[in-house]
Amino acid sequence: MQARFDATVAAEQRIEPRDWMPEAYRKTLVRQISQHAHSEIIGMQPEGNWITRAPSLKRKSILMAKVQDEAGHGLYLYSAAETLGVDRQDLTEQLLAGKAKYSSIFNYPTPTWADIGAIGWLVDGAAICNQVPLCRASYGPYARAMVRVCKEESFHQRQGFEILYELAHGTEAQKKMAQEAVDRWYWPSLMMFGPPDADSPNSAQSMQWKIKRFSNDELRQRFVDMCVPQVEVLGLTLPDPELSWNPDRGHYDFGEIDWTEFHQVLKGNGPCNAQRIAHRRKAHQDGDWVREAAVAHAAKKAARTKQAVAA
Ligand code: BYC
Repeated sequence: MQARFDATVAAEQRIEPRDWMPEAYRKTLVRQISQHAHSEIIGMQPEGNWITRAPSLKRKSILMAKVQDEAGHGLYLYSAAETLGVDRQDLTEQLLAGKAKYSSIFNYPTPTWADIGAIGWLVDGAAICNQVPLCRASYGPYARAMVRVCKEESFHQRQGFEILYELAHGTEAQKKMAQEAVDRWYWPSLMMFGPPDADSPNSAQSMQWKIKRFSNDELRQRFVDMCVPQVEVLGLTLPDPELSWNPDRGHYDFGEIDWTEFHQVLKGNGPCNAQRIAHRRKAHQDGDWVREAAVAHAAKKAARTKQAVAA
């Protein structure tokens, strides 16, 4: 069975839910897919915060659609995790108990409207860099979910870029607001790719299994290379004085990331960790009646079907 699994992965074919897979492969997928799902769900909060305050009806409806897409991504991903034999309720309970990880980026605040532009451009931009290769992940349900997620993320990234472009070409105050938001989100978005390769305990095995196709540092570099020409079009700057083109490497060199900050955020000490979990817990409690009603409705429907079959 192991040989068959290895051959399937080597031949770039997909592992499907009913196929035999090593226990560690299954566990890695549950870990990554559930963290990814939690990130989408918690990730609705920084932007959801601005739905009522978006500056026009058009901006409100666009933002509402984007946040709704994120809920959808969370749902596909929980479904993909369930194909591995875990229960979505257990995953949700782990998140509510503060035991599950989700992306560090969603523990930062969104004090101005420009932060919504910066999230779209930088956070969704980083998400695309990271997730496009996941469309070729060896596990079928995860790879297929990523195809649709990436299409939607591309749209999100462009709407963020457009918000920043408008602000950067507006009044002096608007341009300043856009620049400050980019300054706030740039470094945390580089941290989204995870620790440096030398400190990434899961990367080597995940790449061997073809879950991950590129290392954390490779994807981070690709993202920096993409941001530099785009920030020029915006008429803004990236907050890194060490950023410079390296003709020998064919890439931009960039400054040192503050990994202490990253580890603090992972430990729960970021600016908004406590607020994000408290908000999620309240939303879950507020939804109790919906879950109860759905169970009652399903039971009624099942009883009716049973009656009809008996008749
Ligand atoms: N934040 O060995 P490593 C979105 C953890 S949402 C927190 O490199 P791996 C969006 C890592 O889990 C999209 N934790 O791990 C939504 C591991 O801990 P455990 C979010 C992080 O898995 C709303 C430890 O550090 N994207 O787009 O090989 C609005 C060692 O790391 C982080 C995904 O979830 C982090 N940044 O690689 C807008 C992508 N980085 O589990 C947008 C899917 C690392 O051993 N995930 N850790 O305790 C992945 O691609 C990979 O899991 C990672 C990490 C590249 C993130």
